Amino acid sequence: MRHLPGDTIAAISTALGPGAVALVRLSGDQAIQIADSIFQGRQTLTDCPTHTVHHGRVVDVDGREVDEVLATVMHAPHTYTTEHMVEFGCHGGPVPARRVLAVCLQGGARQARRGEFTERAYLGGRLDLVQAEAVADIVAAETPRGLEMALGQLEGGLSGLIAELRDTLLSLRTETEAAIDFPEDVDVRSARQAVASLCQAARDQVELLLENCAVGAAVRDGVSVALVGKPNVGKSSLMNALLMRDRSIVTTSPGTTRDAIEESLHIDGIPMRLMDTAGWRASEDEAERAGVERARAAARGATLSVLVVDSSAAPDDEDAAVAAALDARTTIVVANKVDLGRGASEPDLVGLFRCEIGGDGAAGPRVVWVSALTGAGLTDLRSALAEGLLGPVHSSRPAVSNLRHTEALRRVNEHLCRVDALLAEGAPFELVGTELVDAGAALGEITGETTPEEVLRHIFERFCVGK
Ligand SMILES: Nc1nc2c(ncn2[C@@H]2O[C@H](COP(=O)(O)OP(=O)(O)OP(=O)(O)O)[C@@H](O)[C@H]2O)c(=O)[nH]1
Ligand SMILES: [Mg+2]
Repeated sequence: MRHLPGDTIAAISTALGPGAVALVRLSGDQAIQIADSIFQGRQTLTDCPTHTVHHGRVVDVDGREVDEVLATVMHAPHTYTTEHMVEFGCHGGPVPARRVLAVCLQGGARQARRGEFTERAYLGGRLDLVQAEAVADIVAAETPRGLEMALGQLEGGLSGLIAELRDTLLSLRTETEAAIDFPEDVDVRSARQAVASLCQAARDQVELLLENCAVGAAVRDGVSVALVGKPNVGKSSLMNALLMRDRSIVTTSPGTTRDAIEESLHIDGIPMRLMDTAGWRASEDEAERAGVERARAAARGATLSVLVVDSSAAPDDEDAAVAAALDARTTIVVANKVDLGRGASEPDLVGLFRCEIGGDGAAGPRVVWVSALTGAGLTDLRSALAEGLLGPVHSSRPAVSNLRHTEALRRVNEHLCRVDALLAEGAPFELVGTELVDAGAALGEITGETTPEEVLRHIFERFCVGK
């Protein structure tokens, strides 16, 4: 177990506002004594067995009643923080909880910083850093899918995979160090082969971990989708159809939408910011020109662009001009107005991107046929959006959702690539060893073994007070 800070902390752990109950938490060596000094019940809390609940009153220094409470006594180490804890369940609403907290502080506790309870759980060795971060993600989860992912990380699924990778890295180091320390006992060629195959195994493990990182990041942080196209093709109608409410103004005349309009929605558990934008065309009107500029910026900044076209007519130069500004790999073409009959074919629409296809082998964009007016094809569009954002999902494996983890894994991978290169060059084992030490350190940053103090601070600052 690591060093635990000595002082006892207190905070309100429930959201402030009207509610049935509010919770004030105490954690630390003196938690139970401090609680006793402000609690009046049938027995002193110090004499109560662990994990028991007691009815009583919290009183201030003058013996005046502050609130009627239920006190839960929990002894170290089987608590959230691994320290002694007392939780006062007081009446809901901000006033009782604030007053109970105030007397806890008068009694000798210190106001907890953001995430300090979870930080203590981490310092006490009950959670590793991946799990502690999962706690913050659980609290912040926007969709059931995000919650499921964070719960999986809290249960240790991700930590387990990382532990496997760490074992492989350890075997790699053992193998390499044997070759360095006992060169006379080692056949260099077979040692190189052994290191090379372990290195490949480690790279496969990293690849598996990174496979789902785009999914993880999308589910955790959300993505942005821009609806773009020439005027009057039905971008605003599509926005309203996806939101299932009348958000954007729709009229029969081109150039209706001027400013970019942003709304949030969830598709397949992915939090999405959907943007309706002005129709792209050359215009004398200053406001319209500014709108088109914003639409271009939205398309550049979006995770995915949706090029909306009127499929009742063949695509024209105006459609082509919009397509030319988009990246086929992150674009979905929506052939709208199918209720009016087809005037465009799939090759026509994919052909809007023809200059990009071929040369670098990039596939054409996906085309989805819809009618914003009748709702036909909208289900296909929703799945196309989810797939376009996530790619193939390997949902059985825990997802790496956190950018910090993704970056650390990429660095592990870089060091392993260099190990490969060094082995191929026949470089001395000492150099291989150095890369492996660095790979191990990069991996340790994820679980907290080698994470610098300020990174830890930053991580726990993401939490709310009382967690
Ligand atoms: N028949 C038919 N009409 C549609 C469909 N979608 C949109 N419209 C009509 O097309 C016209 C333009 O629709 P908007 O949604 O305002 O088009 P927009 O692309 O946002 O236009 P701007 O904001 O001017 O760029 C309106 O009259 C809509 O009712 C559709 O699927 N079928
Ligand atoms: Mg519009």
